[in-house]
Amino acid sequence: MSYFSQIPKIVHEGPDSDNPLAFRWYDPDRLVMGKRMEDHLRFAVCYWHTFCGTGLDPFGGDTFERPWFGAGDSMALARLKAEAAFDLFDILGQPFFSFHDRDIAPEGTTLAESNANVNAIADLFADKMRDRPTRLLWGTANLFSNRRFMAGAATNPDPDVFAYAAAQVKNAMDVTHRLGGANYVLWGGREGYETLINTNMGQELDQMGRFLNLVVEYKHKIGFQGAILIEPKPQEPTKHQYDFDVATVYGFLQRYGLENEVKMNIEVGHAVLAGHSFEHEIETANALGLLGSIDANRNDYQSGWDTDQFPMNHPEMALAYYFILQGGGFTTGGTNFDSKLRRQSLNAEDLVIAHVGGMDTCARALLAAAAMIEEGGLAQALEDRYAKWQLPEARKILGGEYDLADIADYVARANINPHPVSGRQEALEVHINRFM
Ligand code: XUL
Ligand code: CO
Repeated sequence: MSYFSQIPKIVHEGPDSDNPLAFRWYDPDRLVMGKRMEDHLRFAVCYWHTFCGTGLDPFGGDTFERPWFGAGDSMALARLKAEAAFDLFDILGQPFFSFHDRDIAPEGTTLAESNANVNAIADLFADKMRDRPTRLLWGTANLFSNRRFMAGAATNPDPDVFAYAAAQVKNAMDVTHRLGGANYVLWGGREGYETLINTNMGQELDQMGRFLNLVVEYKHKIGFQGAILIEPKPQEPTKHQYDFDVATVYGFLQRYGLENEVKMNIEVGHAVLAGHSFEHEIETANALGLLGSIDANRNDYQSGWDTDQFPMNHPEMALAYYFILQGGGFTTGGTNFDSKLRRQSLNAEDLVIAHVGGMDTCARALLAAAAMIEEGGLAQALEDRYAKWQLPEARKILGGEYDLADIADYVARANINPHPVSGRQEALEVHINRFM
């Protein structure tokens, strides 16, 4: 019997519904700016929190009881987990999922055995995907849980660990490619340091640059069409992670010649940990041409760590989707729920309601963002604010025709004496509140 057998397929009932097992805003076929809502949002269930999460915290062990947890034939349990996973994808009508290699199959005693386990579950996925619309948003390798990676994977002082990680990534990329993955993600799980007194930072950055180049070379070698995405995060698990935020990663990509090969997977909670807003990270990626995909969640604003809660606050997501739409929307990317249940949310129903609520939050946010774009007031205000840069002298300044002395002459000649104008922040805040 399915773990989710008590739960019906979720359907759209509209904003007036009080049924927590129905969508109020998410309506896959509804056209938003000429495109189906499902194709804008491209939702994905993440395997690790949703099927592997145990409710554990630093002060206590597992609270969740899933039929695929516990002792026994670990591959049989992995198959049971996969069955439950596809049942949930069907119930939610989620178009995509995402996984780490170690989420889907148990680690063996050798890498060859671990790869065989991963490949066997991937075969099961391929079977399930044959008669379903479900697709893979991205795959990735877990290079942070096993103790061999405690000092990093690509950035480990031991080249054997680098090589082991590279071999593990090769298999994860092969599996992602075989399942038609739209992207391959690298989150620098333990690529950082605990203390500088035992760390050669320059050496570690060179190692990380080589590792990423190996990944990009292999992508082209096997003809993988998806995007390679880096997921920035400033700290946790290490005290300082090298992929701190979008801007830092951009500098790294440029240094190692990868700025045209790699894009970003931006996570809400990671942006918050970096001292940014989520929309700051999205707009930075837009400005640099690097927007790939998002990990949707939210952090608790008091706790200071990565709480990975389901997104439930639509104004918070609306500005994010506004900037995503302004940047042209997702191509290979999507909205991956890197979100986990709270420790006391024990039931199958909690898991479903969390996803339904997250999907509705994002759908409502997308509608608000699209309405803001269609109304155009915000874009007009921006255009007006920068309009003087279109004037001939301003174009000469920006275009490099004037050097510093020329600009000084121009200021004297034209008797330039700037008069400040209002930035209209409150007026614009009031304006966008109309759409929330
Ligand atoms: C960790 C995190 C990861 C990545 C995939 O904070 O977000 O789950 O999304 O490795
Ligand atoms: Co993430």
